[in-house]
Amino acid sequence: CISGAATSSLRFPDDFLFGTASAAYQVEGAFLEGGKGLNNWDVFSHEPGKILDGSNGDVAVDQYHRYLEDVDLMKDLEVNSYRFSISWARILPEGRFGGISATGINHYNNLIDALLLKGIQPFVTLSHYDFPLELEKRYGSWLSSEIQEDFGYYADICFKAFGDRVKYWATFNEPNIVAMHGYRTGIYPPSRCSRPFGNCTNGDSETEPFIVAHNMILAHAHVVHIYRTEYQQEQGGTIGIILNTMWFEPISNCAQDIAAVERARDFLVNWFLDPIIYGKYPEKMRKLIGSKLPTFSRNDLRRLHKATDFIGINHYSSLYVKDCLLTSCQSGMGSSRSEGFACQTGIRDGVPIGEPTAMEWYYVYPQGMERLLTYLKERYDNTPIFVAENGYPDENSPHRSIESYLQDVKRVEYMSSYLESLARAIRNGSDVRGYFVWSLVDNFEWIFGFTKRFGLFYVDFTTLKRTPKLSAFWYRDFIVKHKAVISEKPKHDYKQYS
Ligand code: GBH
Repeated sequence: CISGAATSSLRFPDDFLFGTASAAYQVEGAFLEGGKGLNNWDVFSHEPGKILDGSNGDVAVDQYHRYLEDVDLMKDLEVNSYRFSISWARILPEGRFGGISATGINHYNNLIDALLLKGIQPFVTLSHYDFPLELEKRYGSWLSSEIQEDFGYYADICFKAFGDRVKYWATFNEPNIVAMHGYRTGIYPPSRCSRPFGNCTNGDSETEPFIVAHNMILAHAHVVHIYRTEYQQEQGGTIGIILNTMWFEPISNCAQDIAAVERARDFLVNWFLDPIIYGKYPEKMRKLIGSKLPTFSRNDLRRLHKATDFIGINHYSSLYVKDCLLTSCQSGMGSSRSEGFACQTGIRDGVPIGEPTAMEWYYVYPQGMERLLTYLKERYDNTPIFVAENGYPDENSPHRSIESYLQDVKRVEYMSSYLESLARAIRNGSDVRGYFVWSLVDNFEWIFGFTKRFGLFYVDFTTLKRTPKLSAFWYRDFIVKHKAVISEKPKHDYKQYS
């Protein structure tokens, strides 16, 4: 009864990674165990009113204790890789202002070894939204250039401890979202913003996101430099950055709307990738916001030439874009939002761009995957790409039966259509090296708490028992059909991109 495309004819490269993705704060729990320091999300989620259902990640889905069980689930899925993130405060409870936690290092050693024992490659994100609270207290975290050193110190410890076995590293998950929601809309920690962009007055929504992004770009380049000069040759791995993406379509054929699409792309993804790959911010951003955009020193520029081995994209959805350079449009969480002086909406003349889902900005628009991959191939000289997240949310409602979550036909259709679109991009020359489903198990969905379910495995949030959904069986069959043969080291020579 599984619908979807006749996928057996799709082709993926031999060493293609098929995996699932997760993030420390969303799955680990054990927030006070093993000497872990508090991080920004630990504190934020405990503030009243921040998380939709009043929940937090204190326990999450307890992967800290249940990692062996979860690795077994992955084995059943036949995935050959697992994308997870390291909790910075588990390794360095107080950043570089305190000691290294041996218990923290030990935990990830155990997880990595358990994965490798089952033939699953670890794909590790160094910071998936979280960092030790101490860095916020000391110097305001991402607002200060001091954090670049801190991040380098932390990354170096990880390369040293885990780099003999970890061949895939990502510095950040979605730094563009951290900048936007931490410092513009204020809905993520550290909840800084100014009106009319958000509901607070403690920050400056017009300048801080750009300072934060600047520090994250330089922190990324710093860590890539460390890896390339001190570890890459010996360890033979690859390092990149993962960005949140949307595909944008103009709402009409008029020139203003088409120009607005370009701005929307600049202000979401090119904002980070242009500096990291070409050493400069997009021309149009500079024109529109001028001196609010920081500049790179000559020293920075040396670091910023091809400062990534791969581009990671989290891709779920597409939106229409309408010009609003001259007209104003509603910002925030309403039915349309404005970023990059471009109004973004999922609906045109009452008709959604694709089937809506349980998440407000997530529409099913599989052709967006191929278009985005083609766009990135052309703009960034065919830099290798990993689709680091793609997945489908269900609304967690007390009125639904477990059975209705397990029969997740919509998720199967979603994954099937997006994978088909991805395969078409590969056929047309996109250098895509892997695909990760968000997520292995239902988990803590940030400000939405436990109200959304993205897992291939259903989790009973009381007993934390995992049960495979239809999509888990479907993904296993898909992988078996398109089986990748994983070699010890990546087959491709990543050094050609350094
Ligand atoms: C990714 O974020 C994350 O990397 C991952 O941790 C998360 O679980 C996954 O996607 C599923 O959502 O835009 O006003 O509705 C995706 C980017 C940006 C999506 C913030 C939700 C919430 C605020 N997220 N957005 S709003």
